[in-house]
Amino acid sequence: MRSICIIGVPLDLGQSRRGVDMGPSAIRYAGLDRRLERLGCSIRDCGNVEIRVRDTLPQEGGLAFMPAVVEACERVYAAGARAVDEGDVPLFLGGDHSIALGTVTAAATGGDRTGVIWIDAHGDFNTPETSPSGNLHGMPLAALTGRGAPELTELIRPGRKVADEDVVVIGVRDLDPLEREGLRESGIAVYTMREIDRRGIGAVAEEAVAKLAHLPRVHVSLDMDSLDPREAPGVGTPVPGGLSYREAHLLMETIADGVRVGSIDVVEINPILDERNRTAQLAIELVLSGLGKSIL
Ligand SMILES: [Mn+2]
Repeated sequence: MRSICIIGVPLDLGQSRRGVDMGPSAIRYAGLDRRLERLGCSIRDCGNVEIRVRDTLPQEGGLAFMPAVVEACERVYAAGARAVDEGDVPLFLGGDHSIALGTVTAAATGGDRTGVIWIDAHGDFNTPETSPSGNLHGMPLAALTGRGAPELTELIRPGRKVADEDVVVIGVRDLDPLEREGLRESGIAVYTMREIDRRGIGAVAEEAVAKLAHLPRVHVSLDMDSLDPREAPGVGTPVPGGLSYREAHLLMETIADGVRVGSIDVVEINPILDERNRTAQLAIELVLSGLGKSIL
C-alpha cells in the first residue's frame, strides 16, 4: 500500500495575483484525503509549511520576494525530504510554482537520478535576466537545472538538482522570447500543445514517459494552467488552448503506468478566480490518475 504524505504550501510570493495561497485549503476541502484512501493509499496530512504572509513584506513583489521564497522553499525541502526518508510519497499542494524549487530538491535528495515531468502552459525557464516580470514562479525549472540566480540554483545544495536529459515538459504554449531561446538551447524535451494537437496526447505521453522509465524515481509537477481555462478556470495565469479534461487524464494515467512516481506537486490553483472549486476538484482527480487510479 502506498503511503502518501500531504504537505500544504500556501505560497503566493512567486507571482502577482492574490489567492493562490488558498490552494491547499481548496484541495483539502474538495476531499483529497477521502479520495486517496478510497484508492487504497494510506494518508498522513503533515499540515502546511509555514510561509510569510505577503502583506507583511515589502510591496514591490517580483524579485524583491526572493529571500522570502528561498526561506519558504528551504522549509518545503525539509518537509519533503523527511517524507522521502520515511518512505512516503510526498504530495505537495501549492501555492504558486516557485514551490517546486523545494519540492523537486526534496524529490532528488536520494542521490540517484530523479526524473521530472513538468506539465505546464509555460516553460518556467526564465532567469532574472530573461524574465519580463521578475516573477519567481516563472523561474523554477531553469534554477533546478542549474540556470539563473545563485540564490535559487544554490538552494539547499550547490548546482543543478536534475539533469536536462531527465526532464520532460508537456503542454507548453506560452514562452517569453528569451526564455524560448534558453529552452531551445538546453536540449530539454519539450512537448508543446502544437505537438499534442498534431500527434495526439497518447503518442506524446508515451514517448515522454519512455524517456524517464529507466529512472528510479520521477517527480510530477502539475501546473493546473496546463489545462484549458475552460476546464480549469481557477488559475492565476490562464492561457487558451490547453489540455482537455480527457487529455490531462490520459497523460496522468500514462505517467502512472510508465514511470515510478515518487512525488507530486500540484500548483497554481487560485480559489478566488475559480468557479465553485472545480479546479481543485479536477486537480484531485488528476492526482488520483497519476497515482494509478484507472477506469477498469
Ligand atoms: Mn508553472
